[in-house]
Amino acid sequence: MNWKEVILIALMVSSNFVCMATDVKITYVETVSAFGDRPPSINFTIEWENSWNNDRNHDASWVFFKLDQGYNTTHQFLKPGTGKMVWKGDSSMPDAKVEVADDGSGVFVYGGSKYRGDLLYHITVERDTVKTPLRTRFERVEPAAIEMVYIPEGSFTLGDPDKKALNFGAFYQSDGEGNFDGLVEITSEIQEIPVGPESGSLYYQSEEKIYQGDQQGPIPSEFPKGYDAFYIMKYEVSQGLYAKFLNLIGSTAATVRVNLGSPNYEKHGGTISLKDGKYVAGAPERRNVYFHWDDMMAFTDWAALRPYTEFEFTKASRGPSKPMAQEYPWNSSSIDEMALRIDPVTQNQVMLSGLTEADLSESNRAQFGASYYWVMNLAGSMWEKVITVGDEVGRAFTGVHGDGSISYYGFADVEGWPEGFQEVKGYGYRGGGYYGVKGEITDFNPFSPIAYRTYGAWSGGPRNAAYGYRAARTAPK
Ligand SMILES: [Ca+2]
Ligand SMILES: [Ca+2]
Repeated sequence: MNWKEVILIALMVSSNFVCMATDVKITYVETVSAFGDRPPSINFTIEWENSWNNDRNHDASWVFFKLDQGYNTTHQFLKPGTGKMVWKGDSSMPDAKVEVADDGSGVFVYGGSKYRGDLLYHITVERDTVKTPLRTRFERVEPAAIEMVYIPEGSFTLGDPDKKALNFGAFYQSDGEGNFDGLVEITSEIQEIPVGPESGSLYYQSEEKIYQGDQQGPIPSEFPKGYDAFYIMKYEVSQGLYAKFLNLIGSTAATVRVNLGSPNYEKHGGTISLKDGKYVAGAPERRNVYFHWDDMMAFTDWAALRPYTEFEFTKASRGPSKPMAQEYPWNSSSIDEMALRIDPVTQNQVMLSGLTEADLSESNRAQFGASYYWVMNLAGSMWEKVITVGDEVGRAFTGVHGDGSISYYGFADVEGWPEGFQEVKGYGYRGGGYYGVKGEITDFNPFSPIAYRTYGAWSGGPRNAAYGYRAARTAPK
């Protein structure tokens, strides 16, 4: 059965399939005043399904808070080193690990020992009353949670052993004359990587610099290479999260960031609308469609995350495993087993095989399209927009995190992050994207092999049906 036939079957019986999507929820939140020895705190209850902590890695939820003080909304900073589990849903669940980020912008919560299943925790964290002063009058805390995947420290390999990949801008090691002489292994975070035709340097073919890159270097030691541990979003940004963002950034910024204006928005699964002065997502778990780079950076700064790099994309996709020809993130050269589809009727992501996310295992991850570390949709669904090594703006990226607030006009304001979607450099596209049922199946629709960089340095593109996003955060040491 080929890919198009499978789509047709999905058309006929789509309602029977199980959706794949984020399901993390914060079901209760309260602020607790200082009293005696008790510091001012936030208590919250969080739950999500299909969590794991195994020999390879674990998932987690990134939780952050916005403080609505009536006249504006600010980021609520937390005290590093605080945070603990108060209770858990039942005794089979592991005790939670609660790690406030070094800069206090949010907190990672995850199951602290080997486990597979649903999690439910009540957590308390202390507020940082210096960085976010308490107000005696009106205040309301608004929580947000994002499912993440932990990518552990370790070496990995860039590129594709199949020479065909060279036509798609794949990385390789040069023989001294610009020819293929093997793949490039990344063995440390702090290393400057030479780029060029010289022997042993990283190199790639570039038919057009604007698409595959300028073939220049070096890639500085500060550039996030994927060797050190980091967290990456398990799924692409959801519409519910984007609607929350629009509601909490102020009405001026929201007019700049609102993404529901295209005539094709609903046809391609967009469900955000304005009701009684609030942005509401009809399908909050679904991938957010139609947002461009500046929307993504504003979201990322607001969520105190950061964009991720081409190298980190490769690490998150294949981990330490040996590259194979035309390899997809599910450790296969083929898309035949992939059973995860965007249903052309409902626009939800569904599993055709009847499996649910609870069934995901190392032996069937090719059906789910899950990566080595169980990151979903790294190939397919929305393009992965990543920091490129193909121009000087991308190479200057150092991995600075957003600080939770954006400009009055709705722009990210973090030093070293690329800006603009009019080919002004800094990022590119990896993994391929879904352009709808009638789209021709190509090397980038709906999936690209891991190493393909057809548009790896193209920093263009306004809002589009295939343009979505996910963000990352350097793991606490
Ligand atoms: Ca994707
Ligand atoms: Ca900022």
